[in-house]
Amino acid sequence: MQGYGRQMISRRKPALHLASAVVTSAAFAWACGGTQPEPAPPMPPAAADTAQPTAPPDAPEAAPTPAEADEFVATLNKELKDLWTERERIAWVKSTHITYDTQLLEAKSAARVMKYLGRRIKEAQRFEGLKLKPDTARALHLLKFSAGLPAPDNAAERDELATISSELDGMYGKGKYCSKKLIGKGLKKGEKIKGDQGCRTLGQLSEIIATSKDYDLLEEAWSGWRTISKPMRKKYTRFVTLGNKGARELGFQDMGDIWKGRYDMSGEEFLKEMDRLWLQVKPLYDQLHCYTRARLRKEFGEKRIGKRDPIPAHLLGNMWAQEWSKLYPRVIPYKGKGQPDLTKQLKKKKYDGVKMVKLAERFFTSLGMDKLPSTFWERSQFSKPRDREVVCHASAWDVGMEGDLRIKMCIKVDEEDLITIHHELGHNYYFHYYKHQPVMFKDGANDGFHEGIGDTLALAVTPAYLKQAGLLDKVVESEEADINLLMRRALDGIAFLPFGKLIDQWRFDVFSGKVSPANYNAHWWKLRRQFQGIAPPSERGEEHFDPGAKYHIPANVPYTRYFIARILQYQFLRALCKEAGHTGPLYKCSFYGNKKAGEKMIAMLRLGASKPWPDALEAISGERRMDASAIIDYYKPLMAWMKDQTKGESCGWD
Ligand code: X8Z
Ligand code: ZN
Repeated sequence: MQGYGRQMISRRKPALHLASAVVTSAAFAWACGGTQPEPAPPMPPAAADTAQPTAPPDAPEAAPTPAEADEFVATLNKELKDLWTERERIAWVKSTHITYDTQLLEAKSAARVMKYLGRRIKEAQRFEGLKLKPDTARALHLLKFSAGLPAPDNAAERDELATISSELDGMYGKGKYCSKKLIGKGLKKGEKIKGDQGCRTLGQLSEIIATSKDYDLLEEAWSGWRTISKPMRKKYTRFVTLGNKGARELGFQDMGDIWKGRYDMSGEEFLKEMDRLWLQVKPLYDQLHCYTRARLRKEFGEKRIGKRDPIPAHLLGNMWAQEWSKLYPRVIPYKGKGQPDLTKQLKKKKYDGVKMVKLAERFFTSLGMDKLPSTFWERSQFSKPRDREVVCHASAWDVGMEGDLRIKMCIKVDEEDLITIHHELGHNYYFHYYKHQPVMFKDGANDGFHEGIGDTLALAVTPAYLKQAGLLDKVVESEEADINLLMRRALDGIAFLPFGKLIDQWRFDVFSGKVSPANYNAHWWKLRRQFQGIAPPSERGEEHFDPGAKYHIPANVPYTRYFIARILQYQFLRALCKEAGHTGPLYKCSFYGNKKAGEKMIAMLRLGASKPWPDALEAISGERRMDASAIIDYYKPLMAWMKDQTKGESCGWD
């Protein structure tokens, strides 16, 4: 897996999806039209195995023409489709059956794609500065930033990078922790393991983190999972060295430079935009942090959580403290006043994974969208196979880019996974609606858009909708129930924001060399403390590699996309609710069944990456700027309530 795209969080565009940096004037002109860029520098000499000689060595090279650029893009679209399709197929097999051989095959196909992309990116440099057709210019702009994992020209180094990449992903997928202390722990009610040795998967350790109140057991599960990433450190260090070498050969400063450049603005502008959005939402986070810490302090005592302390990272109900909704029953504002528990309802109504996916599909089709193809139901992985290692981290796929849509999940019957299913189907529907686009435009307007589609629908999974869907028998109408609902949502939607931002901040610092391997872990915890106000339960020295215990680091999936999505989804919701004629608070709106809202969304999806993202945003919302005012508005009643609740607290951390 890689970046996202094809396999939305997935695969394909990983490589193609990550992106990059110092946007030159030429790149910017490609994306946005406007001023003519400076003439491009001459193309660097190609390596022996990639050169495409077009003229004898001494003859002056013929000047490139716009027609050649058109042809170049047409060939690129065709060749990339073949290469990506092959890689996706192999990646699918590897992710649903991790073995020595499938890892090897994946590494080989990834190396082929990297080699091809590197060559094409360099070749395309000769068209910089030419006045091109807008679509050609856009395709070349996207190509320039398409190498999420750029490989060095040197074949041995390229193969090494591809191998490390596949290994890291596999190490995460196969990760397990064994400890006597875990015997009999982390299992579902009534579940027993014959001859239990205390070996636990991520899913089982996460179950402990989500449900246990035993401080020491929580710490065991938390630090236990982080043993899987210790051996990644050396490989990751090499991965950074080789990826950066590849980036420099393409004319970038480092890999982060490529990732930052995919947002139709310069890398510096992108960072400023992210800071602007973060500062808009930070007061929401600070308030939630303050409220949650006060509640946890009551539970665990002031010795464990002092008044101005960061919150211990293992107490927030999630392995990475990225979403806190598992704490909901313990921090609920009004006990007994909320809607019935959705997880219980799903179980009571005998839902299984497939039935949950059907329910989510029905939301999409209610908007006038097409049904998922029959192959989706035949080829997806919905549950964890018992007999082999798989990558359980949820993903959506578009193998072949012609409608072979799939998801790969290890679905649990609970509310969390129902949301994740909506998330994944959002990717699938994006794939579906931009299917008519040329290959280079088969992508989200930016990666945050791709991540935000299903999440927008998940926000519209309101109690009223759930009643309509037969999952709730009644909807509780009261102010207390509303505050409870907003708290439930904030524990995911607001808690996530600093996490969504800091992951790539860490990577940008690592890629740029600002942080050396000797300080990988220290820097990670510095950012976790600074942004999230959390701290590890015990000393985490440089013998550890805690970033590697989060999927997207070994899988090399950029993460700022989720931060963007978590803000955009409320902006999308506001726009679709307006279209659906909703009046009243935003958090009460469901646009389920509204074809006009569906048309707006489809209009945006159909654009794919063919236009700069402000055009896509305009298509759905009439706005051209990412804006956090919708999320702020959504949570207004909760913020007022929490402010009141935390009077007398010394909010913030030292
Ligand atoms: O990775 C994902 C999706 C696949 S794109 C399941 N998410 C991030 C995560 O799990 O860390 C969705 C929310 C954030
Ligand atoms: Zn996703």
